[in-house]
Amino acid sequence: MGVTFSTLWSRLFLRKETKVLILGLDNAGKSTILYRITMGSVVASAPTVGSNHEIYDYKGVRFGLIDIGGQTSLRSSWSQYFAGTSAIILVIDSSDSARLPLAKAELKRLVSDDSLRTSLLLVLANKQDLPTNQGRLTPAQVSEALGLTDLREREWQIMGCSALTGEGLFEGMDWLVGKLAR
Ligand SMILES: Nc1nc2c(ncn2[C@@H]2O[C@H](COP(=O)(O)OP(=O)(O)O)[C@@H](O)[C@H]2O)c(=O)[nH]1
Ligand SMILES: [Mg+2]
Repeated sequence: MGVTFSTLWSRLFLRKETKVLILGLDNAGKSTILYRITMGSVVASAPTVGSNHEIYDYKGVRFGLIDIGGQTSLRSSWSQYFAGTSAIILVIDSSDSARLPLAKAELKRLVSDDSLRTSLLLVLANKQDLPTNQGRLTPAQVSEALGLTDLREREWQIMGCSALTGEGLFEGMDWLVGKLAR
């Protein structure tokens, strides 16, 4: 048996890191999501000031997941990370409806940035484990508040998830893998 084309393809593909930025307001759950996804499968870790970088192999894709601090003082420096970004994971705290307009403004800034023009957008409506009677919004409500359906010429997806239970995270990763394979 020789090396099949798909094996060869995945070997070639694995060498290159697919850059994914994990963005969102502070307290959205970015770091919890990063470590929930990569825990037990971390190939390398390179913490740098203001961001966490993990390499994570998943379904034939070598993801370079970069979680950037979301505090106001750091958000202005996000753009230094933009070049070569294949996908953005925008993490939303679904229980923080008061700051959804701020998250929407940040999203607008991201999608209008020229260096992110071709980046996929995965919105994670996080903290779905919280009860709705504590003000937790559904993914559909988060989508509505962010105006996602108004996005033009952008491949996007929204997924409800919980970084605490892990629910929904790999469905999101699967969507990315499917889109990246095209
Ligand atoms: N209930 C709940 N809490 C979460 C979830 N994800 C993160 N948190 C909590 O939200 C807070 C902020 O999480 P963190 O990952 O530090 O947010 P970051 O600032 O975006 O990196 C922490 O107290 C987490 O335990 C979730 O899915 N459900
Ligand atoms: Mg963090």
